[in-house]
Amino acid sequence: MHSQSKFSFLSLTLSIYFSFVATAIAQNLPPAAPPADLKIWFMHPANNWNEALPVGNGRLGAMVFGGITTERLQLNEETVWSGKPEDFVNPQAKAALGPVRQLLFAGKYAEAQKIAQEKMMGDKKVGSNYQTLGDLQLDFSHTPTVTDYRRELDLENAVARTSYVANRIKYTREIFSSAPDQVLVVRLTADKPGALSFNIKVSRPGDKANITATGNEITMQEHVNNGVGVKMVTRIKVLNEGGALTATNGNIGVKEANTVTLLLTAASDYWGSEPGAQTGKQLAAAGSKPFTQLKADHVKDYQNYFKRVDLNLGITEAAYYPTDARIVAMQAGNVDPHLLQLYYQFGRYLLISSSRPGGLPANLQGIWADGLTPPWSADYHININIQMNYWPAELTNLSELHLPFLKFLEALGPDARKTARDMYGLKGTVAHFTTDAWHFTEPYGQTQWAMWPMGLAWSAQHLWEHYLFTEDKKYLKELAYPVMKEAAEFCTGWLVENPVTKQLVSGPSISPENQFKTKSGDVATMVMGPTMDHMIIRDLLTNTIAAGKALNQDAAFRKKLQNVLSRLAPTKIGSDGRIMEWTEEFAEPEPGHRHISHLFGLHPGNQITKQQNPELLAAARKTIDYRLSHGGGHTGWSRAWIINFFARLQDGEAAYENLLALLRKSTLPNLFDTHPPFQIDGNFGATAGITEMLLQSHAGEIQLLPALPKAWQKGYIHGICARGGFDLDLDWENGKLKQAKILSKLGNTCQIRYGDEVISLKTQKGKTYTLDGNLKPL
Ligand code: FUC
Repeated sequence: MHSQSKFSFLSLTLSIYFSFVATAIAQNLPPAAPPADLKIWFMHPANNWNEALPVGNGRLGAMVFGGITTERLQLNEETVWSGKPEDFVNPQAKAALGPVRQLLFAGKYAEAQKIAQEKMMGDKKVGSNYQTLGDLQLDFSHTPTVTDYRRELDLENAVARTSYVANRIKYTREIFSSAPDQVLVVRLTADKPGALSFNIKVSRPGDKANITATGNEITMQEHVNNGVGVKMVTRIKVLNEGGALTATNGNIGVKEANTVTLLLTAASDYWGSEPGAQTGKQLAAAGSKPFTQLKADHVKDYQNYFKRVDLNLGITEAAYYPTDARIVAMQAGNVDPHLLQLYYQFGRYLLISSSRPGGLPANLQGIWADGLTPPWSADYHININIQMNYWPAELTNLSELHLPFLKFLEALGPDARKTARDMYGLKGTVAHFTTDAWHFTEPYGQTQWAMWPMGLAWSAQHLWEHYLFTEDKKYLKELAYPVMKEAAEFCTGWLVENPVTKQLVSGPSISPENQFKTKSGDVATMVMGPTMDHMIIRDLLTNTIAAGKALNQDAAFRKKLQNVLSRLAPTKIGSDGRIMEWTEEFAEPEPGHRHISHLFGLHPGNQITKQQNPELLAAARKTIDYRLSHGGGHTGWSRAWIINFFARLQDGEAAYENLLALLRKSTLPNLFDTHPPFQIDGNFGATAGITEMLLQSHAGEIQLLPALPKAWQKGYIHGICARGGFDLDLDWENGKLKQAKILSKLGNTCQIRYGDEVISLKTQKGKTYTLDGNLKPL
């Protein structure tokens, strides 16, 4: 009965799919794909950007459309930003701070907000956007009628491929972005000599780019945004085997070639180098390597990251079908564990492809953004989004890829120091809700999201987390601790005593982007003492003390932090049993709000655990249930956060339900997360969440399979990481742990938990320990 209903779901949804690929079906295309492939694939070209497939080497990326007579590659380079560094602290802010605090303590929220809006928000005059690099367009002269069409992104090799048969000739395009050679490679082949005739063209929205073609090279240059932004250069080299090339009007025509390789390099002056020379050098070096070598080097480099983790959740017949059909089928209730596995590995693929050491961090869209003004400028929102991007970095064995974010936090320093001083008269560093490639840290816009000085303090958690997984003391001393210390220093100056409770509170501040109703019925946002701020500050100060201890420095400062911690307002439970979001129990105009900020202590923090405070854990559960029962989880990232919350609550079923909801409601055909629109944080957040369902190590012990749902009866995850320097391989069967292999990278002693079983394991560096399902050594 059960399997029959599964089958009818699948047939129903496939029939929906088949109706929109009717043309392909009419041509007798086989739907079959090898079932265990980690491929996102389609039987039709992308109809829009959300169906195109992303490739990237950390900084240079493309969205591949796979068109038949026109191929479009929408290009990105991570430093293509408009705008420039700017100071815009409101000069009246310092004087307004005291009066705003007094008004808030007196419950005069509307008055306080009015002053803060006028006197504390900055006036950001220069717009800044992460922008497209441009488009590469290939126009083919063959017939538009083709058979055997297939377009795929192969996650095992990081190669996008399009193939089809036209006039009995099989055409194939392979596209990848190589990190070792810093070049985007497009390889075109046909199974008949002389069959490749097409035109190559580049363009950029606004038509301001200077585009020239000579010999076998096209160059595109622009000082973006009419000179307010980076200067960028793109170069394309066309390497043909057979046939001939003609360069005219910035285009290159290819006539009757056997095989063509396009090499594309791009750079800007963002990091201080001259992009013309840099791209020229890169192109010359890549051009001297044969295609097979370029590809082999790319695959090797990529797999060095990708192959570290292997997940298996089982497989059903759905795995034979194209990805868009599988999403439709899942929406209709079909069970497809392999799609979850694909989604998981896609999250890791995206981090490997958008965040490499030495570059900028993954922004709201990773590195993939179309147009000149993408949503939210595709910037660095630091009131959840960019942090979420990096939640999977350590857990899924991609620790090095965390570094762009960590270095970025250091780079915020000079502006963050200025903002602390000029806006609040304080020492240390502060950043607000968002920033950009130019590192601004001042607040601007509405107080509802901007009056929140915790962006850097939250981000600093990542500096400490990287240390917990690696115990790299040099890194701690040189990069992490100095940034943490300055952020902590700001917090100690920022907190003030609540005149009634005598506790230290943060304010004026908000609970990110949420609002409340005052007793007089006004809707307000700012308070003294939003819960999230205190959770963040507690986290930061505790971590800074631990870091100072590990480095054996700053004893007096540590004492000061300890003293502040002892006076910090605690997390409170309200009369309805939920964690209080503000100091008072206000009515909520939007009870299903997407930010669930006051659960920071549950995740990504570690202040709410079963071990420490089960009463807060129960209150956290009520808080999520209440949000969800009022329509919560409606943005992709919010849903992804909820998966992590339920994993931490060790409720595998609820975590799984929310994972399914993410796939069903907030996932685009190419598996990108949608807010809507596309925002990459949900991809990363869910990848972290799936890992948290299978392994946790935030509460002083390594807990195996803490939230395994019933749907995953048999499977394994190999290569995920725990704090203290451990790599774990976990295998389970009949819903129970079968075997755990623990590689100790640092030789630490750890406590391992599976259900109620707990053991202590002394380890030696480099050794692997194998335990059975009862945690007995094997
Ligand atoms: C935060 C969220 C929004 C959006 C934006 C980019 O401010 O509240 O939902 O994700 O970032």
